[in-house]
Amino acid sequence: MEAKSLSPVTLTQYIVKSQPPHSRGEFTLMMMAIQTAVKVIEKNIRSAGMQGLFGYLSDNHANATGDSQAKLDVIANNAFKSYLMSSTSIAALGSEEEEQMVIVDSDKQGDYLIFFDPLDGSSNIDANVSVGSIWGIWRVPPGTKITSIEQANDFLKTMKGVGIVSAGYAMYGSATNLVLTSGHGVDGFTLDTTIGEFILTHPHISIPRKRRIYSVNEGNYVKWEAWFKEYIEYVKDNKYTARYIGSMVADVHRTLLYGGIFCYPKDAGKIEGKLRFLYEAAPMAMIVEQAGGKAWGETGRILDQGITRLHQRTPVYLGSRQEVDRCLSFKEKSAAKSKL
Ligand code: AHM
Ligand code: MG
Repeated sequence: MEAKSLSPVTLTQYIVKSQPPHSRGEFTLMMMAIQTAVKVIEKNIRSAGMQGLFGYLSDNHANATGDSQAKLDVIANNAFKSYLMSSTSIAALGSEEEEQMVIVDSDKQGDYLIFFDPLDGSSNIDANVSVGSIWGIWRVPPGTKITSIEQANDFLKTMKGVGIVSAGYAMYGSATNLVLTSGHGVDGFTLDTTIGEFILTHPHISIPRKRRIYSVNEGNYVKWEAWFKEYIEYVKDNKYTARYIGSMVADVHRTLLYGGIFCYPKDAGKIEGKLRFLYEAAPMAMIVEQAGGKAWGETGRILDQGITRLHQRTPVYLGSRQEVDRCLSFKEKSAAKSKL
């Protein structure tokens, strides 16, 4: 058998090579901090059973958006926070686990703003179902310092989804994957645990155009709008396959690789939808678009939305372009009918 020639590209090499000459290295430092945080989280998840790290905090503590906080949520948040705060690459950060933005000491501030969900899908963790971390990165104008929470909140309101410069996620599954975009396509890496390095294993990810897979929490059916119920009836009549993990990273990762559609619509109980704009919907929208797919919110492209607050939510319909268009056509038909 002929030996396969392997020239593994590490994530570190990939990031350093992707930077323009004479860049100040801030983006590289930020990505190194993220990479280290992801490795710390992966190590804690893999050993959680032995270390007694499953379960929720004993005092029934809730995070900034009202969800119960798992022990691993706190570990994951601390890992992201501590490596990023000392990286000299960011001016401030926002996390699902923090009520307000966290501002970096002015002598350590860099030009980036980062928003992350350190451990998305953590309600699945005790059952050993895949969970992940998601992040989205914006810039502050060079030289601008963030000096207060008020200023950070004001700055948020001037930002748009479309200003996102880079996005990524890590998925802690049967292997640990890290998927990244900085606006030039999407590339995926797998952690080689024997050497502790992420290796480029999925270059140039492109969403398959036609795959009849739909992914949504159908337990919410009775609360959905009529047009969305009609779309779901359509997919059933047309023999689509249902796949829903209930962990956005895992559901989006499958959608990127196998195609189809992932939805979290608004419903009678969640009038803005469930998923958070800055650290769930917008980063995944950038990744999906960069992989050739489509990502829509309530009234248009997710990335065209403006930002009003840190923990803002949005409905999400993303995946293969053709399937997202089909889904939205049910909404358009229903709007046209109601105008008659
Ligand atoms: P979390 O940030 O509290 O973990 O919630 C987000 C998760 C997503 O990963 C997933 O897509 C969704 O919530 C599942 O929600 P549901 O249980 O309502 O289907
Ligand atoms: Mg989340």
